[in-house]
Amino acid sequence: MIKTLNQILKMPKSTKSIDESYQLAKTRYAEIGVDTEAAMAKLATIPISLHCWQGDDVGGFENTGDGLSGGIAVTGNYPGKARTPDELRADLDKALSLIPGKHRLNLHAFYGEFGDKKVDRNEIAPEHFQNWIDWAKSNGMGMDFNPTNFAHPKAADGFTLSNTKKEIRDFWIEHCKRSREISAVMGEQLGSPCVMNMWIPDGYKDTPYDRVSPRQRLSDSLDEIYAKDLNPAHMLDAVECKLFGIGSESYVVGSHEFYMGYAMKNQKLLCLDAGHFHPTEGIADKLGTVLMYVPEILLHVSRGVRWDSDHVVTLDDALQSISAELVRNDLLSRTHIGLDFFDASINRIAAWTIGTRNTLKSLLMALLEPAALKEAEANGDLTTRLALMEELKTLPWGAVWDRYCETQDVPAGMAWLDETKKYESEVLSKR
Ligand code: RNT
Ligand code: ZN
Repeated sequence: MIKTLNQILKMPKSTKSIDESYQLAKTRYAEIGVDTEAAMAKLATIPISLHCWQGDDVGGFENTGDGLSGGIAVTGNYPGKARTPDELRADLDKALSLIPGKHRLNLHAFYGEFGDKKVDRNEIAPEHFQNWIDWAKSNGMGMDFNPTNFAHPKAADGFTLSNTKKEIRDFWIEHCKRSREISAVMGEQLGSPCVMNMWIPDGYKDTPYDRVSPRQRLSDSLDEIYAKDLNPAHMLDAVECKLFGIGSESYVVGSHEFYMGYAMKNQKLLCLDAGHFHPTEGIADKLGTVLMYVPEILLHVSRGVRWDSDHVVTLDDALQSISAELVRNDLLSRTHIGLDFFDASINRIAAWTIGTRNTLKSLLMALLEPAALKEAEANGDLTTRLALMEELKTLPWGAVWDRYCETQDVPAGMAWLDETKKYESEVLSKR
């Protein structure tokens, strides 16, 4: 019997088939000593921070017409992007209704609500974010925050916190100080620490003569920004490195070594973005290692294709390795998982949903690993270790995933896409 695309998209509709598959899967996993119920219960406790910027192609709501800059780029012109905070919140609501579990919102400073006023970056205040905080509160979500050190005339020469001009540095220092205060308000009101991530685009297109002075200026600016102690129950500081950007191909001030050193020295959180290293270099191997020396980490789960392209996260080896590393070494309690991708060539709600569901799927796969793997390695039985790792790839984790979606009251299988298409025809297509 040949099924039409439409029929396939609606599958599985039958709760019975999900239940039956799950019972069989549960038995299979029990045979290797894995408790599927415990894995699902653990998964339900892991929040993923959804990045607001997938919803409007990193546009923000300042309406200055400055456009995106800072060496990052969004391509595609899929219709229906959010044009206002209310539209963005409605789209996030839709995506969240298709993703199992309780998650967080990751907001950039230029998504503040400034009304008709021109509020420059060095003037932002908590009141500009109150609607977002209220929305998060009503959804029972925590929030994370980012100063926006790009897409602004004072970032036009490619340098912000490391600029040679003191006046420019001071402008961005003030923006970042205010962003920390706003983060603390978010964390206090929502009862969960807000992670504030510092990423700046600073760098040179071509080979610099002096690689050190800009880094010294950045270090001094950061010291000034972080001079005031804020309550860690309300906010946590993270710093994000990068290898290169568009227009900063030859040198990035905030390199991996720079921020790793800074974070270790000052006991800040280190943010690792999966797209910010050499194209074949994964971040999984770095997680447990840097956590030996920094208190906590922030992840920007992303997918670079040939460059730091920020593609929607797929369930690839890189993602599975990240989750395995976190679960196997019990690093989840010191890891804040956030997403960082932006694709404007597909439905943006689908982008969020696919990327977040994949991140959760990879965590579930890791949670379904048996203790026998550790045991084999400890016994020096590397043959069994390899054989078992390969065997796990074809065990029925998908049946556990479907069951998890059902227990969390979100669509199992591909039924979420049907919902997304309905939303597209009823809401997005009218924008
Ligand atoms: C840029 C960084 C940074 C941004 C967001 C918008 O390369 O990854 O995290 O993507 O702040
Ligand atoms: Zn990032």
